[in-house]
Amino acid sequence: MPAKEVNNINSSELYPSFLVKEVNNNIKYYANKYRESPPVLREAMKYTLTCGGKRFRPVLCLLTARSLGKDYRMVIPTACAIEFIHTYSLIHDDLPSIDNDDFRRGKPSCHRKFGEDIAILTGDALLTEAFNIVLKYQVADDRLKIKVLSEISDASGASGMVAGQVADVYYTGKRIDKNKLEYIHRNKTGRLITASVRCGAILCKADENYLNKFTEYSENIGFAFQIIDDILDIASDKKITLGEKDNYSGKKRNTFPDMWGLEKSRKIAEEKINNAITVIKSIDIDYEWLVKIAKFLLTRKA
Ligand code: GRG
Repeated sequence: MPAKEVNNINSSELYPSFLVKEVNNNIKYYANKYRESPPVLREAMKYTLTCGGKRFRPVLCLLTARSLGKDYRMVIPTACAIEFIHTYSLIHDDLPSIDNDDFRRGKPSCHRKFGEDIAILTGDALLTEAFNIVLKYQVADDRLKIKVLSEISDASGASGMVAGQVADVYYTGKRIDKNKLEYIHRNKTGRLITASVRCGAILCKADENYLNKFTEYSENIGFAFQIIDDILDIASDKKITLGEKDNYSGKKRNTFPDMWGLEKSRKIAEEKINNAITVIKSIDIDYEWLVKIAKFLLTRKA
């Protein structure tokens, strides 16, 4: 049964638009830095970095710092670096050999606009430059910077996001059990969301107990994020219906609604959000926005 916390959600202002603006301005600033790069690469990086998106991961990083009573601006470079990695993952995910998506955020996907070769290389550049942004612009002790770089590389590498994506590709069209499905999504989607929160906390020198609570919070919202994403895919004009083939690969992708049905999937997402809210309220921080953004996931339409 859904707990009280997620009933009767008022969806107005559950998402911090003031931080989205901040992230957008800073992403634009970094996107304009590649004056020495070949013009087509510069253009493709700028196009993909600035063509919309919720900025969910960097906003979470900023909110975590804010919840600890710090000036959220101190974590902006790391927050933007994580958005660079997210953007690379979307470019590569859209490629003909993976999801073959012509559109991303309502605009032609990177390979549709610039060609497949440039799209691959744009993703490569964004991934690499993410680390450069932390190295060059994040103000913190070397020890903390190394911790942040380690969080981001673990979350996005061969035991994180790429692992989840490989498992997703490998098992597309095959029947899998609950554990495999959870493995895919914990890594493909969850790890970078968790890294966003943890990096915010690490840069603010949160102690181990707080870091564990932030981790639990973010793992729960990461899980809910993916379930809701699957539910939205079914409702969207991608026209992926339960039990049918996905439009793009011609094979059936594994989703939570396929495994549990729509209603149960939604209930599980609600439970995860409730868990996240309970855990984040158990520490002595200014948790208001972290609670709101968790609730936002249940109301989001894109
Ligand atoms: C290609 C290495 C590699 C990884 C790809 C992130 C990912 C892994 C694939 C994206 C495909 C996808 C739709 C995954 C579901 C969850 C997800 C990450 C959705 C998109 O993220 P949002 O909703 O997008 O935060 P915006 O546009 O708001 O930034």
